[in-house]
Amino acid sequence: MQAVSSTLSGNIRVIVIDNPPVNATSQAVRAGLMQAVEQAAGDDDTHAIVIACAGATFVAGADIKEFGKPPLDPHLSEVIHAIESSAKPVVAAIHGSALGGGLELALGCHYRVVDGKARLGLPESTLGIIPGAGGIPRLLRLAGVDKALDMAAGGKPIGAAEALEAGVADALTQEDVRAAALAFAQRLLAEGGAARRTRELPAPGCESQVFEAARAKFQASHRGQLAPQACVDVAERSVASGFEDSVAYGRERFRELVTSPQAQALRHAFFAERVATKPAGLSADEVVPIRKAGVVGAGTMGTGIAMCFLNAGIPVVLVEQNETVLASSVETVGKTYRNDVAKGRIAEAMQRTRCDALTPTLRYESLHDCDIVVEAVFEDMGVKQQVLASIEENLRPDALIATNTSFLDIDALAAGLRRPENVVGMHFFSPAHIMKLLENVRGARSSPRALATIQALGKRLGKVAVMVGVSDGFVGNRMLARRTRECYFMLEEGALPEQVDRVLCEFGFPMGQFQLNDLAGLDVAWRNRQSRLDRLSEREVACNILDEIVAAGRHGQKTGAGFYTYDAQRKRSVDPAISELIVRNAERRGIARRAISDEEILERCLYAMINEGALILEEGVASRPEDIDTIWLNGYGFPRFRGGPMFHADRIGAARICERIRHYASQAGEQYWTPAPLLLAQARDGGAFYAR
Ligand code: 3H9
Repeated sequence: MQAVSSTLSGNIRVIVIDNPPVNATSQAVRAGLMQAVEQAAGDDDTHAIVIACAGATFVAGADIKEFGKPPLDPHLSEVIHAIESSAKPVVAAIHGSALGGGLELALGCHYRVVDGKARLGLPESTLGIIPGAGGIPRLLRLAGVDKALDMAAGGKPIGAAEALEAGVADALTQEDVRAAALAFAQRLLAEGGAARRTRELPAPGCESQVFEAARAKFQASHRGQLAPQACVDVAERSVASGFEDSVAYGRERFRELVTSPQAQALRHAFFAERVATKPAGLSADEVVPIRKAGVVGAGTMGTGIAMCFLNAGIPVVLVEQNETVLASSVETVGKTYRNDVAKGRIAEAMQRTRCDALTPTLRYESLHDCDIVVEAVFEDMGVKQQVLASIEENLRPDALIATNTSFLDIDALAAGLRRPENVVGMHFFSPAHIMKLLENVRGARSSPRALATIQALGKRLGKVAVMVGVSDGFVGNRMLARRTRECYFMLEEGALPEQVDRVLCEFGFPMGQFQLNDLAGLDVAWRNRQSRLDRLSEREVACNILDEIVAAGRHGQKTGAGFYTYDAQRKRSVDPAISELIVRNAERRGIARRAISDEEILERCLYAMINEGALILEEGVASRPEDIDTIWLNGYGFPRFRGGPMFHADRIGAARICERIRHYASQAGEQYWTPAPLLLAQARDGGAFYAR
């Protein structure tokens, strides 16, 4: 199969890129395009050119797999320059996604016809790089500096209608885009239209304050990241100097960034997510269709889960035993969709469709025709077992049952049921209709049919679904529990919440441990602690700062006070009363507080997690390090530009991590710090979680 082919349709040459899966501009595509354009230039029968793509999408970017390897000629910017230089008009026919190098290629064409569902964007900064083939200087000539910066530095793609309005597209079609582009080219020829080169358009004038403001804006929204700032630099240069100079400058900055640690980590994150969402050994043939879903329990989680299904166009039967709770859940669903309409996120008709697809009921019998039922009731083994039995009793024998537990053993939950092979875990994260992460849990007896179906369902719900094994807290919460324990120990030893949180935020987390606790509710954390007191060590039981804060009626953000105090706008401030409480707590318990360095805080937070991650891998609870990284990137705010905890661990090196774990063991005891055998083996053999 040729990556690029070209045929004549009347007097228009149609060049087609065919490089599955996403028509990335690999070397074969670049060389093929160069040749096809040269051929078209020398061919008297060709009066205009259409560049289109086979398959599901236009060009979705440069081939990311080629990054970091020696560059192969021709460079994409040379190909684009040749296309733009064509004396014959060139029209891009865009369907699917025109992203990164794909949009740069389209911007080098003289005209762009877009399918109504197409998306256009310069997402390079999400990969730690910048558009390297003239994307920014061309885009700002068509759409202005603000739009170009939003798309490049912000990494946000736009839809077809917005592209048309912004002047990035010249025509929009709901019909076949290639046919529409051909018709566009014919009309152009008939009207005597000629080549129109974006590079020849004047750059918009722009004050330097605009770029300063943009730098500050992207500094705040993309804290610690280099690429968005580099996009602003290129935009400023594009306005200040000539086109060729700004393209050359962009290429230089691209080259500098592409090998940077941030770009490597972001590329890792991109591919890790694609590995993690495809668990080994599951067959697409086993997937059963989900036409209708049930949700049992209409609290916050149940309501959110119901909306996940409704958003994906799957009707929901929502069962709840308490009439008031049920009514309030229905009200929340209605309010959420009304708000979506008000914000222009969905049309009014869609709001009605979604609300009509919800059947609230007090009766389990209504679940009889559901293909899957997710239980989201109180986190208690006895309660959940009872509920699962009631669900099974009312369900078709082939229907699946999922439990949305955060830490209960799903094998124990399934044990009393008649068909444990139909039982799986689906661990949603709150708010369920917003959070991307879904931990799908395989029980010891879950059937391949059930597992394949929930993985496919996760994708349909728009989630990043990762398959994990049964374990206390599965993957994410189990690792978080280790970090949390260290954070509380550090409070009694000498740190304060604001110091711990600052260190975690400086590392790149969107919020620190205690800010997170305040957001989730300290009463929730306290109840969780009470339910597992019998499993805690003596030191953990004695470390009762949380108990004292909750006893003071401080339940976190929702009560205006927790580790911090919050005003009516939920703006946080440090509360001296909490510092005093922590210091007094230590005094009473005879602990001599000491200054704890930022470095120690970061090490203890990270190494506690990494060590647990290594145990999780050894036990097979996660199958691959990519699974752990994907969970932490999508559910816990691990900074994407650091690749995830296991990728970051490789950066530090197992030898160093083991050495520091031993150091902390010498202070706190091996009960809290014992290097995982996998880390020890890596330290001994020079190994790593990822092949180098
Ligand atoms: C760039 O363009 C730099 C330029 O400025 C040039 C400078 C000189 N390369 O996501 P999916 C693979 S940077 C290689 O599951 P979807 C992906 O790994 C690039 N491979 O599908 C997967 O493989 P597998 C800027 C790529 O339908 C398969 O394709 N562009 C690339 O859910 C399917 O992917 C971007 O950042 C690539 N560029 O979503 C766009 N893209 O099956 C990145 C995908 O083996 N791509 N693959 O796991 C996307 O956002 C999504 O893939 C897309 C499709 C929306 C296109």
